[in-house]
Amino acid sequence: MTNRETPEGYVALDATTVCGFAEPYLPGGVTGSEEIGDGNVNLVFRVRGASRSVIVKQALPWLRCVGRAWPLTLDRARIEAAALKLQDSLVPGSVPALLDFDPVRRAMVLEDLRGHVVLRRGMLKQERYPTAFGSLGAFAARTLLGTSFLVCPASERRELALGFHNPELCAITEELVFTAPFTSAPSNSVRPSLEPAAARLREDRAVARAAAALRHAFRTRAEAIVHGDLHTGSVMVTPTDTRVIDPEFAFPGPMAFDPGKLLGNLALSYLSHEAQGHGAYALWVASQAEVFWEAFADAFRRAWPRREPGREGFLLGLLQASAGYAGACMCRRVVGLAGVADLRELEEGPRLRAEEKALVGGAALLTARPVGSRTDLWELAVGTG
Ligand code: SR1
Ligand code: MG
Repeated sequence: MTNRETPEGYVALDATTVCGFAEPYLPGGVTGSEEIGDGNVNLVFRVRGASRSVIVKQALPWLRCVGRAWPLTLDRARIEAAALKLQDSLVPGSVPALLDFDPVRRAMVLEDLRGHVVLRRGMLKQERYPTAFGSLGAFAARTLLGTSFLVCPASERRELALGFHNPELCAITEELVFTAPFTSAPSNSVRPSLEPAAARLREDRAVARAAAALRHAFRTRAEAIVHGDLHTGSVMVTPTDTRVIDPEFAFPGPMAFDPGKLLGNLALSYLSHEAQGHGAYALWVASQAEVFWEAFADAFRRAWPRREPGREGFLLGLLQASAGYAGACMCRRVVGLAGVADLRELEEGPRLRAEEKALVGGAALLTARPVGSRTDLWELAVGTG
């Protein structure tokens, strides 16, 4: 069976049929269900029982936010389940518990993180999460280093490379992050007021060259098993707990992609709050970029093999590569398919100010000389240099 074929017995669940599917995990019977997914890719249900609830997440044979016009491999559900297991083994308790995976329905049964909220949603409301970004830095460092050639034995890496072969989801990233935003792709979405800034981005040859080089690195640098979509919408939090979700984009890729994506999304949050006049909250967001990178560097240093030389140079190289990925991620969320609520939910005036600055910051990160520190990266991203 190729990755594109639907397995015999596969049917898309709905709010009724998911109850029967989830019954074995809800002792005492099912009391109700609802579809709660607001992501771009899959179906997500909450199924309630007498004493607890579970989440059922199912892959559809197409991309949820586009529909049947964009067919997509169901194999992503297997990859997501495998990634959750791998991440939990490397950083216990950092992801929702995987209770089961049904390979026919391509559906996972997951712990329901009822008291948690999606980090992006909380940040839109100016909520502060004192432990989130430290945990995310440690999560990124330990999952990346733990699956890299520096720590992971060659035989295991071969297995990981085979198990996380994820060409279709990588193709989405190649198109939506590294290609479309820098061309006039039909999938882009640009309001007339933003068109002059979007045109400047499209016409910038240095930006186009930098994005193409990153796309090449993304395709070819199989350094570690990356999460592949580590933005603030892929994290659920309480003030004291952080869980990373949605690793269906996981694949053997460049280590800097994860920290780059997270830092780019933090910069978008900063620009959004700055444009709305939320100065104090914007400063908190800026401080969390620092917390994230310091926690990343700290966990990275601890996990680095003792006898291996070159640790600090490697870390600096990761920061420099992260800057480029952050820049591409900023641009794609402004002009591409699948924008972020941080920008799309603003009124026109602040939205335009934030989006124009995001394109300038994204282009600066893509084209600047290698950054020398995390402060350099942040100043380029948000224009405070
Ligand atoms: C079309 S899928 C759009 C985006 O959703 C996910 O969060 C990934 O970032 C993907 O690029
Ligand atoms: Mg997602």
